[in-house]
Amino acid sequence: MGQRGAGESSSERPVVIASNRLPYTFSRTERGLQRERSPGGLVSALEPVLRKRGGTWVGWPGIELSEAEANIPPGGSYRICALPLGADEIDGYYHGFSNRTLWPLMHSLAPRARFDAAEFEHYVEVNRRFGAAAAGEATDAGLVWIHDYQLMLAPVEVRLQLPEMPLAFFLHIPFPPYDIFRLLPWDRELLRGLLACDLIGFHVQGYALNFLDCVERTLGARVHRDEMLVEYGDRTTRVRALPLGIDFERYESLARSAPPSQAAREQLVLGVDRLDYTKGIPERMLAFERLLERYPEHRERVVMLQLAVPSRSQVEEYRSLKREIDELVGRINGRFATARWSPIRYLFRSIETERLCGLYRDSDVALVTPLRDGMNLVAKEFAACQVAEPGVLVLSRLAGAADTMREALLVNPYDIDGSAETLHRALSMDEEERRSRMTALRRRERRDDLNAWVSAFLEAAGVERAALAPLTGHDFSRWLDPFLKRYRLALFLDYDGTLTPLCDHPAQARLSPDVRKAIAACAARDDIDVSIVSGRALSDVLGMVGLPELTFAGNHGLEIGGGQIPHFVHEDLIHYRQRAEELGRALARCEVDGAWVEHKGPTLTYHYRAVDENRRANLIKDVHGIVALHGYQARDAHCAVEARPPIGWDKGRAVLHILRHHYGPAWSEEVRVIYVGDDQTDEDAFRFLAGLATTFRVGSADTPTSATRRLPDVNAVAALLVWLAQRAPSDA
Ligand code: ADQ
Repeated sequence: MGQRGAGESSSERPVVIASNRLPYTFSRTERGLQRERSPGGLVSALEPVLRKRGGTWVGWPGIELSEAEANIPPGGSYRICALPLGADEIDGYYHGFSNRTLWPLMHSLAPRARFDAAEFEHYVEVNRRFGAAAAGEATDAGLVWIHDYQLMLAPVEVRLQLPEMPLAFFLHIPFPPYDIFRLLPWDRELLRGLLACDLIGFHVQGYALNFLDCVERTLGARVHRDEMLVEYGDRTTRVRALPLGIDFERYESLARSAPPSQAAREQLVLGVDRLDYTKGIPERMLAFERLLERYPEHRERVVMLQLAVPSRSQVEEYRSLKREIDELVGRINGRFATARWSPIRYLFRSIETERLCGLYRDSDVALVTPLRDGMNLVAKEFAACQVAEPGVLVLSRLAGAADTMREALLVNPYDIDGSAETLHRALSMDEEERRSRMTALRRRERRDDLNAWVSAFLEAAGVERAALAPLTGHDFSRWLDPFLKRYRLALFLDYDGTLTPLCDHPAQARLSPDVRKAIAACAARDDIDVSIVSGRALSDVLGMVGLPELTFAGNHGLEIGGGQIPHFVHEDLIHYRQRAEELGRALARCEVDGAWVEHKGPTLTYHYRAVDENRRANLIKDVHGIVALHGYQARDAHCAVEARPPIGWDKGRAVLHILRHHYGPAWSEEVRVIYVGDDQTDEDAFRFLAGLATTFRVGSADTPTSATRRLPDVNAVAALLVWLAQRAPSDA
């Protein structure tokens, strides 16, 4: 796996970053529009990349901006593309689907998640616009890098517009286990959205493995856990654990310069969080209360300081959490306070970073106990600031940071007694142990800092597009042996795009001798019956395959023949003969610029593969109009529009007809069914057979499918046929 391309490699070309918020916060004051650089560490890490390589940062400015205002360059060598959102979109996409659905669900707090289809629609639309804006900025870019859960569908649009663009994603929050993620009614859509990327980064291995599990079980994608690769249709995605670090040096040096934060009369236990229910603030306070109950010696000797930055206050759950914490602080203080001491101090605001660093430095214990957290940077900042007497980090085992910060004292934040015991241990720990633990923590965080993370991510994104080794018999055995065992197999195969690659003209799509041989070998077995199901006219597809012993369904199943099945023509077709001729004449008017009409008896196909891409949209629209005017149904296929009579018959019905004929009404007890197809018209069969068969969709990962699994290309279909022909016979 080398670097992409020679000469000006993509690792030098511009980068487009997309995140929900821009690296600038905008506000309107009496002095006009004000722009302030966002304080977050991530911004400071990513900006140098943009300054060095050039590019654009795409994001929501947070307030409404005019077009001229939105286009102010940041004064460096990169652009800011501010994407305005309307009030409805902010409600639906941001407060709604992002923060009321995805945020709790991804943190495995499922009962807090609500599922609202209208909010999801906003999410889809805003993501499409983010993707389009990123693609628009990325024509000469070497990488598009999308951030976080608000934009999990944005990769789809980038991929659609720039099929070859290196595309990467980083998720800042956890990826939950399959059993949680599948509660989401749109789980397939989001998984497919992420799989439009070449690289997906997670904080820790556990999230990456959860993701692999989800795409395998939900989408039927092929997953290689050792290589951390996912093959879905014709695309392979690399999945990596890339734990985020902090700007260690900056925190350390601020901690050295910050003035003393308090008179060291009492031991200080510090909590620092956004006010969020995932952070476990009430549980932490209960643990502190339990400590004071069980170990009265800490009374008047320990103070807990909780800092909470206001966050998402439009969402009711955050407002009620604030009330809950206020009450808890009041109750615990009321219970234990003395004339000279109050156990909990609580500040509901943001404080300057230097002051924060002083507090980190002067704290005896940092209590970092989220119920769930993607990483948690507070734990790392605390370690970086331990430049004086070393303190103790008490860390939730449910934070991503716990994966690497092994020398912390780990707690389960739900276990109030256990947390109180651990806090007692932390407050009583001797200096030697504190120093050993903190030295190890600091060494790691200094090495794996923010810059190391950016470099590791860019390196992973710069590696050549991944590819899994071709499918082997072993893969098919794993997928199909348990399904097929001891049953006859009814095998249904589409023709164009499934058995032969798609060609400019249908006449060129000839079956290779090897594939014909493999089909014949399947058909020669006592325990396999093969049917070919095609949109071509029956005689046409029969001629192309040339194995008359098979069963054939032509014209999307309107005509069935061959093999041992009585010839079938749908009875309603009699009413459409003349209309088909009239439609053919009308469509002839659209035979321009290389487009042409294929007459297949009762159905017609308008082919536009040879038409210039930017002329297609108008032609397709005209064709759909003409088809509808003649009382036919138009259906988009690969570079073609299929016109079919509206008689409620499709490939799904045709499959049922064949199954009932061959095996009787109880066919599902007699045989196992496999259907392989690549087209929209095969989706009818996939839907019809859902739960009754194993279905494979061949080709592009970009189209949604109801098939059980995907195969990358015609070669994979050939491998499947060879495997089926050679497997040990069933004893049915
Ligand atoms: P957050 O949920 O925001 O981030 P976290 O990683 O802890 O969580 O970052 C919080 C930041 O806010 C820290 O830098 C902290 O110093 C700062 N902060 C908190 N309270 C403050 C206060 N009162 N005053 C000033 N600053 C304060 C999401 C994920 C995390 C993941 C990060 C980065 O939820 O799991 O670590 O993204 O990927």
